[in-house]
Amino acid sequence: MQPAIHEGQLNGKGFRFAIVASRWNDFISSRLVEGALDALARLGVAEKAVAVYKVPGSFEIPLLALKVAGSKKFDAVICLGTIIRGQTPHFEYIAHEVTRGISQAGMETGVPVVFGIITADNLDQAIDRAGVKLGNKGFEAATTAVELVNLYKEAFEKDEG
Ligand code: DLZ
Repeated sequence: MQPAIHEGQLNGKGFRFAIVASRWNDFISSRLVEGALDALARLGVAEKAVAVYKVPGSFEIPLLALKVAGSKKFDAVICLGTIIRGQTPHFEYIAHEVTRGISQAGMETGVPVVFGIITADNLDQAIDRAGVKLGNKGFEAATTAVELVNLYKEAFEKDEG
């Protein structure tokens, strides 16, 4: 048996993307934004088809992601932030709520909302995951977004003919 396999292409031409990024730990988070923009450009997305929204901390990402996804102005939303485990219980609370909220934004709107949040035990680990290109979680999240918009278009919008 050879069933049809549906897989998204890595071609961003004609699609619109929003990045929702947190400023907390900005020396790392801004590298995620750079990585995401680099990936989108490499995959053929036009500069005017990308908008970047900034929030103070990762906890604020889910609601903005929900509103941006619900605006129907974008084909996918890429969420970027850096949560580092500290001496307080904040890490668990924030990481849990951000993860749940980002998932909810996608489920409620039907728009792909991609999780590009670094959750790290320490600063070194976070820096490692915000490296250049392939080692950059922003780059990976944007690549995932491009693949997903192509998959949804191919699987659900094309005429079967
Ligand atoms: C308060 C807080 C803490 C302790 N740690 C982080 C973090 O590691 N990463 C992050 O993005 N944000 C953190 N914040 C800020 C919260 O996300 C939020 O901005 C504030 O609690 C205000 O709602």
